[in-house]
Amino acid sequence: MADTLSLDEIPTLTLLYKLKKIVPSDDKGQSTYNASATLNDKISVIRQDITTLAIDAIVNAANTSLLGGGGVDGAIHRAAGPGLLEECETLDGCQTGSAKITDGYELPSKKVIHAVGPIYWKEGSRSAELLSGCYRTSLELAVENGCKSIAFSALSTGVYGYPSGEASTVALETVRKFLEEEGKADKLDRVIFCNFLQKDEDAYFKNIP
Ligand code: AR6
Repeated sequence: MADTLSLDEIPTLTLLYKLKKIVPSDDKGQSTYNASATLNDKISVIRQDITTLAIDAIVNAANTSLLGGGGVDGAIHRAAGPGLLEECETLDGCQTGSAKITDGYELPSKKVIHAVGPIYWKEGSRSAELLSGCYRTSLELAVENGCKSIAFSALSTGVYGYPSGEASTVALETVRKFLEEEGKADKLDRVIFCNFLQKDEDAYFKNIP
């Protein structure tokens, strides 16, 4: 198995700004929010194989069957081993825009949250609402299950065709809104946007307030 990465090894936005690895941008991309120092301590943007993260929960980009597939879904099932599929088989699938939680089995992550993002060209104008639903439900499941660290793969931005920039705006705004609700920020230590491709990481850094 590839080397694992623990929470301590994943830099927050605050640290990246301090080390000047990223600089506050004049061009705020598509963001409608201002930066928040408190939230910058809780957010990370990385480019990494999500199956290597030794944290509380990772979010899989699944399909409605929840029975595995290609992309990040395939990578997660391969790394977790057959126990994951066995548990998924008991879940009776999942609706687009929602998510379900399982154990992590042989993964270094304790839990896997399986979110079903929209197929961009199929859902059209409903895509943003459905993608936002995936992020929100995943955060709720994390909190309900005592997971204090959660890493999202870039849901729907692979074979489901969601453009990276638009998807990162929905993800960032949904997470921000959730963390600003009363008591929610205390329940989560870290929310990690875990990208695989440079284009997706670039989209996050462009759209982060
Ligand atoms: N770690 C992190 N991110 C990854 C990894 C990895 N190991 N591998 C790929 N990605 P996709 P979707 C990124 O296609 O668009 C599956 O067959 C990838 O670069 O995996 O939501 C499911 O079963 C991209 O940015 O998911 C569904 O049928 C992101 O993960 C369908 O694909 C999501 O790409 C879901 O499509």
